Amino acid sequence: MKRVTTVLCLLAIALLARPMLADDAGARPNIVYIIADDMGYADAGFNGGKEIKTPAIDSIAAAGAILKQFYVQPVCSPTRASFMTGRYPMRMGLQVGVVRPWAEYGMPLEEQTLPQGLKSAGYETAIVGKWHLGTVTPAYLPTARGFDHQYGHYNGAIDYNTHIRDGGFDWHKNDKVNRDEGYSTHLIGREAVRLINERDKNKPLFLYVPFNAVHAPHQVPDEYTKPYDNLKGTRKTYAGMLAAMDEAIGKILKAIDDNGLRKNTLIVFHSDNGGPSPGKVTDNGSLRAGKGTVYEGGVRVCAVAAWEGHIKPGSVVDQPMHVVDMYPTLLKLAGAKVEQKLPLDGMDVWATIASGQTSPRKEILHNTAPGRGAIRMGDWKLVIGGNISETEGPEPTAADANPAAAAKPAADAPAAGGPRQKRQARRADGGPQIELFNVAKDPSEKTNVAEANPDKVKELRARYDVLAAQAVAPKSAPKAAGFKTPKVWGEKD
Ligand SMILES: [Ca+2]
Repeated sequence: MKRVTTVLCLLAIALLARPMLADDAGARPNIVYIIADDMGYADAGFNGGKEIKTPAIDSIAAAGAILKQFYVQPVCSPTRASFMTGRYPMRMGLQVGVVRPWAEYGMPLEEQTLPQGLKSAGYETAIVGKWHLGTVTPAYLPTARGFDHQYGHYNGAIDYNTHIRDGGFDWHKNDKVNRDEGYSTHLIGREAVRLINERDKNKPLFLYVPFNAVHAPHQVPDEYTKPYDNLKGTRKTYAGMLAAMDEAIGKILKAIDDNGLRKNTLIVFHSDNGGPSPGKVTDNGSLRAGKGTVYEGGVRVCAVAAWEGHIKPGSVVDQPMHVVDMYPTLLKLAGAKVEQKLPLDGMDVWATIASGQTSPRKEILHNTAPGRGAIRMGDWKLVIGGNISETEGPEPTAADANPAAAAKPAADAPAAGGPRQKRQARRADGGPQIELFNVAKDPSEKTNVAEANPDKVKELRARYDVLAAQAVAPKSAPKAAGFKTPKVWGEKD
């Protein structure tokens, strides 16, 4: 009798202790989170783009929701820091520019990260693509920030083929140098597919896929530009790069389907900032300006989310949300702890994404940096010193990434990809220009209504000043004198 009881007890314990399979998870989805780099708002077919074919990302839109008012930061690193932490970059000193290869800082180590939170809730976590949040010591690298797996590069603007940035080699697996050869978009797609196929089936998967595409330098195998002979120069190359990224995303979606994971996988796709050189290289539609600015063309990006049975197919969510919101939203979906020591800026926007409910987000701090920034409250947006680009200096070109390759004659010489907004907004007295827009009535920000609405300006300015006072000093700094590029980024020579 005693033995039978023991066996029954052991059986009961075994059943209770059985690992929670992803299929059982129900409300604990796999999360496949794809970010494009520097893609134009209207270059997505689902946002009305006609010139470039994006069937894979359009299929995510068809299977889920187009997020019409999805906001990010004006450049790469701040958006990624917001996503990783649920906190505005001004709280981390990351509000100016990007984390440069030589930077002696990164995303501060006291920050709690999304993959750490998901991992503690039982997720397998992976990053495949661009990190861009610092390499100054190994403690800043992805596997030290909550990722079980890492594959890809640390810096922005790597050469797609040689994987070199500024003379240093920048391709890694699990934060060790990796010599896989090939076009980076292909490698990123291939590794993402492998991780889906070979995932730990006892755990839900968080797969973060930040492509370096379609950022400069503009490089793509010729086969991808062939359908775009009607386009000229860098625009044509960009079209091919986008087509290659869309193809890789198609392979990731196929892997999700092949593994029967559609019903328990949330898929998100968006750009990390607006398109640079809008009207020349990228297309931000009717939105004003582009990358590096706090105008809509810089911070409002193409975005979609799909999860079978949870997000209505073919829906359009025209409600404001910010990438900072994805941190608590995803942690809650994963059943992870959201409470933490450092205060969150993000809000749970799941009900808005899933069923179009009114967004809980009533204000967005687009940015605050010395002398410039922007805030949206309701339909109103205040821009301070807006025409000054947040990028420091020109965007890197192929020559920066790999001088030898750039010296070869190219059929399509890459132009500087950066927006380099004209620095024309200074008032005669040197103070920053103040602009007020009603972005509901005037999403193209054509008419500055600041003078006609002094009370609105005062109201938004007061709130902006409260938030700006919470900022820590920007960490951005010029390259240190005597800095020597390591052979491999993230390693000491
Ligand atoms: Ca970017």
